[in-house]
Amino acid sequence: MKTARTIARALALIAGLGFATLACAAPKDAGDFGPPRGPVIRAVLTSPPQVPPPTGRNYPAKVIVELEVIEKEMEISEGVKYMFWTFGGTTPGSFIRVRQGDTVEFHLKNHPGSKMPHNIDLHGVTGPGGGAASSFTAPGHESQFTFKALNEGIYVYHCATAPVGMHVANGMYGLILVEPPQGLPKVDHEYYVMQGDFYTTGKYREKGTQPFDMEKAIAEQPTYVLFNGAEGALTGDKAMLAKVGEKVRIFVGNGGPNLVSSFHVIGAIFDQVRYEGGTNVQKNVQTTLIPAGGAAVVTFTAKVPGSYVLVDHSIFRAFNKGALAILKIEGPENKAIYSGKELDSVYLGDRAGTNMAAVSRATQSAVAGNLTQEEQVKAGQALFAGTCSVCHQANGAGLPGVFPPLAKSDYLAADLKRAMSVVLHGLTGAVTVNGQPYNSVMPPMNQLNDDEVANILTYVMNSWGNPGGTVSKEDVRKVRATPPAPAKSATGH
Ligand code: HEC
Ligand SMILES: [Cu+2]
Repeated sequence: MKTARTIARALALIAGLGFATLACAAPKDAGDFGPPRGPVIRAVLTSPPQVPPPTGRNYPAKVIVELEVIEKEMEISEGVKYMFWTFGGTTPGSFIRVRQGDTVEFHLKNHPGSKMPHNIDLHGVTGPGGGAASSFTAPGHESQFTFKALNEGIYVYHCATAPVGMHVANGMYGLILVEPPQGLPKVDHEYYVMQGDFYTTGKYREKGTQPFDMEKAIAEQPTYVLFNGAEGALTGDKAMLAKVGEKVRIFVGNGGPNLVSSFHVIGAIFDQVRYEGGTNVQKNVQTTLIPAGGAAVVTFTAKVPGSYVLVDHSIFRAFNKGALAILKIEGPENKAIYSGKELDSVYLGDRAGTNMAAVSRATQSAVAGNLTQEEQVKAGQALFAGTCSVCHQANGAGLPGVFPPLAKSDYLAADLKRAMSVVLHGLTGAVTVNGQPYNSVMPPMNQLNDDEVANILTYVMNSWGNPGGTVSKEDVRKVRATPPAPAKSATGH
């Protein structure tokens, strides 16, 4: 019975494939931006350093991608734990492989255990926010949008939810390959390596669970610079492997959030680099520059056995911040080539569309000492959009059980100083707002200056039936200088 069913299924599959091949006898390299053809395909996603197999198609199809956001604690260095925010459970996130012309139906799921909303901006998408505008997803929800992969290349994707830098710094980035119509030339090994910079309150290799440090991130002073999200992710028995004579292709991305990578393999010369992930090929390259939010494809042939070290050639990062990976090449010596020992990396988000004129007008009036409440409200409205609205929603209503309301919030009305503190220092743990319990995390919004916080809260207090009043930047300055008791702070200081 079972065998018969399996055979029947196999036959159906073969028939399907045959049909696809016949129906799609388009010229090989024409690309095809018409409607998708053949059966619907579920994309194979892989964890780093693995790369999904070639699509093997010479026609555009409809491809379904399902990616789940999972927030989870993982080891960033030996004995050092960090709360990563991931696409697919790993940093970098799952590798996605499609073909130029494909119609991609993208599903972004946010695990119910998540504390934060997330979205995705894929650099390979043509459309507002690269998908970010359509994929904002609260914990326990799923979003869907569809795009056509118009341009071939290797593209970074990343979370673009405010504060964007924090989501990226927590590991929310990965790569999507859009294969050219004719596919990529055959190689023996394909690997997925992605650099990122990380900011912990503790020092490099300081043991224990390390919280994210917003101040170090703003100062662009990382504690760790890493390939594939952890020190040792690609060393020892996790090293990448190849044999003498084999061709190796590495898709190298840089998630940032801040640093540019000077990517180099010690003792190897890249035969070819598709720099900036584009179509041009540069040959015979020693070190290739990979911008934050950029990627490249490097290929070379393994010629001499040994352990080859991948580094960011801004070399302190390699030896003092973790930016090292190993490619182990096995096989016979080639003394003619090498004798042996003669001696042994300002996203604007939805603020981009907002008119910020009200903000600068309010700032100028504040300096001149004649700032009106109306000016504060207008400036605060512009700032609220794209900062607070991401979670508390544009109408201040929040999301039931996830983000408390700011509209008619008794918690807010009861204590304005406390509200300033929430914005500046964040809020974690159980709170009750209008009789409803919330137990989540609001990250500190201390990237906002005193002026901005004063204007936002003045706007909030004068909107949606809230009791009114004004907040001055002096009020904010005082509260900024007095952080609450340690347990209340999301940054741990
Ligand atoms: C990333 C999502 C997120 C963003 C962005 C955010 N908040 Fe919150 N906020 C929360 C969460 C979650 C809580 C509840 C925290 C808890 O359960 O301990 C909260 C609580 C609050 C509270 C206290 C509870 C209430 O409803 O009165 C205030 C006030 C507040 N936020 C104001 C703001 C303001 C103003 C901004 C913009 C500067 C902002 N928040 C941005 C998620 C966010
Ligand atoms: Cu995110």
